[in-house]
Amino acid sequence: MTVSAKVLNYDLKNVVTPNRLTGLWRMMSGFRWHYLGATLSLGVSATAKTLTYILLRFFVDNYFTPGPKPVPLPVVALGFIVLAAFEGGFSFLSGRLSAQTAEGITRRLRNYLFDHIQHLPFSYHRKTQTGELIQRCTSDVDAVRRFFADQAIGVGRIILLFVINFVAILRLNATLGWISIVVVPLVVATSAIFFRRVSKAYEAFQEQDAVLTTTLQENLTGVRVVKAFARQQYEIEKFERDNQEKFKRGKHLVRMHSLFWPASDILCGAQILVGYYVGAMMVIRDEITIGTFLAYMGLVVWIIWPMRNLGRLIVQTSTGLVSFGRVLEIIRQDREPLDEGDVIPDGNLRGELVFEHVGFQYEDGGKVLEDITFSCSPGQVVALLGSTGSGKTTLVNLLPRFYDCTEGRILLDGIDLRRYPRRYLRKQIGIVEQEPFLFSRTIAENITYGVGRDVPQEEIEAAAKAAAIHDSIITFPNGYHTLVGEKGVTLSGGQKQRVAIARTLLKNPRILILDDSTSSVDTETEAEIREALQRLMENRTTFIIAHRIQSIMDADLILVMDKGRIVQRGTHAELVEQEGIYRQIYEIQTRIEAELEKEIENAS
Ligand code: DUT
Ligand code: MG
Repeated sequence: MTVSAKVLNYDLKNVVTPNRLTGLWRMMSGFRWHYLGATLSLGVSATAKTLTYILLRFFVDNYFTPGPKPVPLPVVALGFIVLAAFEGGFSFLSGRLSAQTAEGITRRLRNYLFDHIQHLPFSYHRKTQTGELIQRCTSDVDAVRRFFADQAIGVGRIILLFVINFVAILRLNATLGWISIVVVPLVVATSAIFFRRVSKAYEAFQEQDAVLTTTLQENLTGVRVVKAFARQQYEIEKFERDNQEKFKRGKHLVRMHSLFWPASDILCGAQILVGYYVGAMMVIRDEITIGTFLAYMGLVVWIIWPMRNLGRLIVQTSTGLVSFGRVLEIIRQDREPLDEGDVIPDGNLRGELVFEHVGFQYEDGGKVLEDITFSCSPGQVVALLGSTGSGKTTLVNLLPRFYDCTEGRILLDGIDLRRYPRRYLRKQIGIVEQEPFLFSRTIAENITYGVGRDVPQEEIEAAAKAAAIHDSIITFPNGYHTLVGEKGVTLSGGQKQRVAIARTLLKNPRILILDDSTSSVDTETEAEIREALQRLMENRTTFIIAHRIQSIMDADLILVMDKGRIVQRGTHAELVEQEGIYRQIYEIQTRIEAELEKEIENAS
């Protein structure tokens, strides 16, 4: 089915309403005519079925006894055939329409969810488990699909069948008509009770299912940690425990279902029995014809069927609603506004940065940055040095506005950072992250990732050479077209870092952030990269985080951080003159290096 772009681009944010049924109704936007078509087809099909029984009555009452026939027998036979064709044909059409629209709605939902998740802020991803998200985007979305494929159209089917057949029986015989619906209130009441219980049981089941997905996903991602610590047994036992819990909850859910069906079967069975008994008595007393009785037997089944399925429908709808609610929890989250901001400079950024009493606090944590004040001119190199957890990564994450500072302000070229759209900033700023992530695509694709256009091979190679990774890449079997395994398993840590550096260099950003990006390369390679970077850092404001003093000695400004504050600042020459952390670190590192050199000398 082709769906128009307008329908596909419908903003699903609208489905977030206090009432989930309203939300589901909105979700059908653009597909409602299809559903009307499906329901009408159902109506035609149901009517044809009912007419078949009326024709049966006509046939039995007129052709089993001698006497004149109203129409020739072949006409009656043809009537049966036509009715059967209508019933089957329209039932097929209805199923097809509803399945197609359910797929259409789900496709739109999936696309929207992916798009939405991509736009959620860092703070959301930080506190949300990946497994939980996967669960909601797959299993829960599928439950929503089932709702639209079966339950949404099921309501129409049930109402139509019930009304059409009830009217038909009433017209055959009023007494039989009323008898055939006495248990309806009971069935509805039973369904309502089960509805609430099944909802709860299903929600618990889905939650546990998400726990299991998270465990599985974490173990696959962290497989190296598990193996390195030889914790397989522990993980297996943990998985088995979680799985056992899921089994328990699943069993509870099945028990709910298995209690419901016999209950409604008994009610419906009793109903049929009474109906047949009364009908048979009426035939004996000559109150109705045999044909009427036969028609009644057929029709009453199609009154009972909707009643039984009303229960099933209500119970299944409860699972659809629960899943829909879980999906809504994602949609409800506010996106990070990428284009909000009133300043977009025409020319290039100069790259002057001023931090004024900047403080920062994560939503749920204590203060991570406090009273950060410094400035740097365009093209300068600022180095951050400090113990682990002192807030270095947090500080540089403020620049592309992954987070906004909670106190003070940051000025970029004299303008408050919060006035620049995030999208603009992120185009201007290149980050080589502390733990770079590579996609399971080719190396070339990874290097060109930030550019978003076709890049000539020479440019890719130039970036790779600058990042000192070109020589390694050409030793791979497919060179630049070598696939990187999930998370770059086939590359070493240092190689990964260097591919990430190449990726950022190709982006050619005005502001460059290197977060510990030479931590997993040896001293020699580091010197190589540093040399290349030196050239690249020209004319760009650069933030460099490193643990080796060697890597930051040439910086224009070195900030020494401790517990979220700047405790020392200056150039290398100034800092070694002062008492303080910097000199201590410097002395330790030079001593270690000297010792190492001596050992190497002795060994050779
Ligand atoms: N922190 C949070 N939430 C986060 C990230 C960090 O609460 O999402 C805390 C942990 C730490 C502090 O903020 O206590 C500073 O973390 P950051 O990552 O900025 O430290 P770092 O200086 O980059 O440390 P490292 O040298 O280990 O990279
Ligand atoms: Mg860090």
